[in-house]
Amino acid sequence: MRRMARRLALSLAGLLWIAALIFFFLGGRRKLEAEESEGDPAKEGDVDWDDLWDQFDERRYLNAQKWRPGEDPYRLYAFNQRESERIPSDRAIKDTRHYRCTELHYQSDLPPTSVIITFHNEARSTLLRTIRSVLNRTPMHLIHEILLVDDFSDNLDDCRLLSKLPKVRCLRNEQREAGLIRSRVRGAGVAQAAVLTFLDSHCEVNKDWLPPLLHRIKEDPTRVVSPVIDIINLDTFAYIAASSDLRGGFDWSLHFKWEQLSAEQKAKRLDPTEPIKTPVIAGGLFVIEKSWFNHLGKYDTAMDIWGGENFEISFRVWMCGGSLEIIPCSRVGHVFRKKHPYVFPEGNANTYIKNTKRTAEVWMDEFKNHYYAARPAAQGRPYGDIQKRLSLRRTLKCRSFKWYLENVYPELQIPAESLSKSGIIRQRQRCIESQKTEGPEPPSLNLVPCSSLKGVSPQSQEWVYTQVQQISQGPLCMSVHTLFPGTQVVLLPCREGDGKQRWSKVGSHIEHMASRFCLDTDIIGDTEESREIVINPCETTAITQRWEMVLHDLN
Ligand SMILES: [Mn+2]
Repeated sequence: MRRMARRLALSLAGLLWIAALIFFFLGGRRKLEAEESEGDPAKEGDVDWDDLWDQFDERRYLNAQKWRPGEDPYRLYAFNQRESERIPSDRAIKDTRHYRCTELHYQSDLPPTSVIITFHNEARSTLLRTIRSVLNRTPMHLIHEILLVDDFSDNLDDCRLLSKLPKVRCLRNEQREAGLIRSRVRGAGVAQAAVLTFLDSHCEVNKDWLPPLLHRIKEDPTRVVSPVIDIINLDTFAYIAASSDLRGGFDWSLHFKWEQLSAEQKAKRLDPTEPIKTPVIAGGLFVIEKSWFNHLGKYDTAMDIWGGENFEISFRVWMCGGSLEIIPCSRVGHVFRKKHPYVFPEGNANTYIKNTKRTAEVWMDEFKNHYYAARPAAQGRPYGDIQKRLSLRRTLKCRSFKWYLENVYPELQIPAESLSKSGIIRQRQRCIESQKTEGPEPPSLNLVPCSSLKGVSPQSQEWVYTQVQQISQGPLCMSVHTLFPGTQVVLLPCREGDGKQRWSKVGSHIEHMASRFCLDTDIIGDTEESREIVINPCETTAITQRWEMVLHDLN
């Protein structure tokens, strides 16, 4: 009996000892963490974390702007607002990294970062989840601050109330002119840490997302790095792993697309944790050293709102001495939407054209012609003054776009056919002109005396000869309804691949591809003043079939 009691006493003592050890260990760690966050210039100082959470009344914040039964849950944000509100702000998500990532260790003395989140009328639930995921899944000493830049949202409490959260600061633009690009520049200007982390306002960062990014920047500050962007489903808010064998690419119209790594590139990748060099970044989420961001010229702040800025910064980083990488061991989820929930002051498409046109004019050298050929609507569009950006490029002694294509993105096919050109189409002293008609009819075509003011032809006599052999003016192309001799040539909406719209210059003739007839003119009524444009069987001797196309490269 006594022996039993002694054994019991001994094991109890042992248990107590272990408990004491655990208590001491945990307590010590907590102290350490507290020390780490001390001396933090961000506002909270040594205020306890939990107290800060307590100061923020989450339910009240969310309830004030809630979806109401009967409303379309997609109306405001183009994603399912009701579902987003049903999901807790600190929900657990699947760790989507390759298992080998979990075995990697990073130095503890990585540089802390300022997280910059810009938004305009973001749903409170998604914005809050973005911030909470950062606070919950990042070692606190690596977050210097979270800067929210509210681009003039309707409700100023969206941002203001969030500054009660730990590390969070709120900046608000006093009018809606800034857009994402200028808001980010504003945030970067205020940021106090040496590294900037740009995040979108409807994200959820995943486990250990930040150290792998900071690690690459610490090794080489000219790197600009982004995580693999996982997908948060816009209907269900399910968190779905994205492929980590993707990189950013584009076509000549400067349309961004995710591209599979080629078989060759995949074969070279023995280690799935290795960074992936990418020709362009998607633009929403990336990390860059602040002095490098400033040195490279931040952003082109003459661009409007959103769109195309990711090409500009991508070309600039590569051509001016840096590099772009996707880090497979860093994962951040993002709600991908099918459309934009808000209106652009100049219209969505116009803004995109202006921004990409500025990019093409500053960075793409002679290759900009391929951009214009692929995006004819950009021709003749105003795009503002680019002198400052051109001189930035000179000062930084950046490489050519040819270098970029050869070294960074050799996979991009350069169109083989001749480039689009524009100019007048002349028969002796007369030019083909489009003339507006009454009503909804498309303009008619006539041969009239060429007119030019100081060497500049009027728009109505200016034609584009495209890579696919169309003769176009804006969205309209020279075409015919039937293939009979004497058929009038008319302007119809351009349709790629329509043989009735293809023309080829053969000697002094302009041959119509579908009919093998030649472009010709015919007298209207009995006046010689103006002639209509027709097709007729080709005749070498007919003066009315002799044409000169006075074309120059597009800009
Ligand atoms: Mn987004």
